[in-house]
Amino acid sequence: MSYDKFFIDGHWVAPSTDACLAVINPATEEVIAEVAAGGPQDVDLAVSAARRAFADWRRTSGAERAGYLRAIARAIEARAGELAAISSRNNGKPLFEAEIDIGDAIATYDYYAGLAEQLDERQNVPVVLAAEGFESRTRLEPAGVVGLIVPWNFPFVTTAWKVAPALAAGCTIVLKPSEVTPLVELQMGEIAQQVGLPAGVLNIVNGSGPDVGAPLTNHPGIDKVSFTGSNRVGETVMQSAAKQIQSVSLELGGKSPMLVFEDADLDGAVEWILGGIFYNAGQMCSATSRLLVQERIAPQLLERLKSASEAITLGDSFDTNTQMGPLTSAAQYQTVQAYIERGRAEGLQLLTGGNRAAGFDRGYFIEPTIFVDVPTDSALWREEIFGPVLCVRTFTDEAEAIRLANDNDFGLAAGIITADGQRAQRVSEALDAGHIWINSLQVVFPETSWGGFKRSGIGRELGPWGLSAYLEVKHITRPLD
Ligand code: TXE
Repeated sequence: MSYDKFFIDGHWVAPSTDACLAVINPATEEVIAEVAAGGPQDVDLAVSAARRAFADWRRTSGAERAGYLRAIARAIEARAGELAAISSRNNGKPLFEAEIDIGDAIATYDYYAGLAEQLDERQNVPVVLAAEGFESRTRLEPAGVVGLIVPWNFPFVTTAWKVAPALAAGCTIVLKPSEVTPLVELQMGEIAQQVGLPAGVLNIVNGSGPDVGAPLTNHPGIDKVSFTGSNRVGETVMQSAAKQIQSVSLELGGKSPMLVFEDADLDGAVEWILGGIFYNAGQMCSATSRLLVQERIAPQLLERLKSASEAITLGDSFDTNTQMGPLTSAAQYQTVQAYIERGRAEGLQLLTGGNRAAGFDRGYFIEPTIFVDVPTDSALWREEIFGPVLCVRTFTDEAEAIRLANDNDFGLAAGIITADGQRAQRVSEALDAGHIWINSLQVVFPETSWGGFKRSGIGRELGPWGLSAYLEVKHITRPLD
């Protein structure tokens, strides 16, 4: 495996230019690797390889593709410790979080192996239109050559959520990792070689959004784009897809609410609230960054949240005491700092945090931060911050809680904490969100969907929906004999 090459057509290939990307450890700000940065020519090469490979790969059976997917899962499993370490060092997340990511990726490849096998049984299923005298057979065919663009917060997981269903469907792939965290995805090239994945089925080109991402989404040889990242870039991805009437899946931002009712188990509430905003240093599209607390319990809950947040140990990923790492990049650190400054300038009340974490000379560390009584027109209440910053408001009754929760442009996720099962069901049906957790941390399973309402994106990843995103439906209709 080579950081100065791209994985194209089954080989490690020298890039078209000698441009490089410095990859940083966000806990130390040290350069940990130099990675080749590509351009449109590299994208061309990768798309051509994927197009050639598609001719045979599309004709493989689901069972054959399942064999490769399971082999990928086993190869990741065999290197799980090493992959988690690479991911932690590059992303800054504590090692235990990176281990969860690797486990999630393994489960995803295994799950889509099962769905690939089922695809064989789902082919050519007849729909008999007896009254009309016709029979129509349904075929599910791969969407073609797909461009997959992933961000830096959960790089190996997001890659698995796209690569696994795309391979299961019979698509061939050009993957663009984030320029911030390319190291762990590059390992997928080595894994592809190791499991004997046919040349050109998976291609990986590193580089910036403008130099590699944009040429990929604009490439006429790409049939579908799946993108996870910011709304700003999501819009441009959709614009280029519009020009070519190309299928596009978008997993974008969020500003998800957590609703805590007065009958809540407060110990559980503290754990689930903190998990929803400080896991991965808050760099989660699904972060429950707007906390809505029923008035009567607000004083006790806030007191507990303050002391629990102040007890969170920040540190290097490899320190076993570390509960929260740094922000992943200097740019994200600055973005989060700017939001905190804006909160101060708006006169918002800080319950805790709001500063660079003490005791760190280097690294992008920010204290777990909580603002209370945040007005609904504040930028901090409305916009995605993507960092360890929680905004709190109170509500009086269920109707107000639902109204406040839904009063946002995004609709990715939500959390509900209550001892009343009927209320939990009622409220979850009323919320505009793609995934809702009741009295729980944000557990994610390959079987359940991922994606959002409103501006959180288009389409769903995971589950059978994740596979459908890479399939075209064809009907073959003829008169009954
Ligand atoms: O994302 P970008 P950034 C949100 C979060 C964060 C903000 C900015 O709010 O603060 O986005 O993060 C590629 N054509 N999310 O700037 O730029 C880029 O190279 C094609 C939420 O890092 O969207 C990278 O691979 N691709 C999100 C990917 O897009 C382009 C996760 C994401 O980068 C491109 C990350 C272009 N013109 C950030 N420009 C989530 N939904 O989880 C960039 N890219």
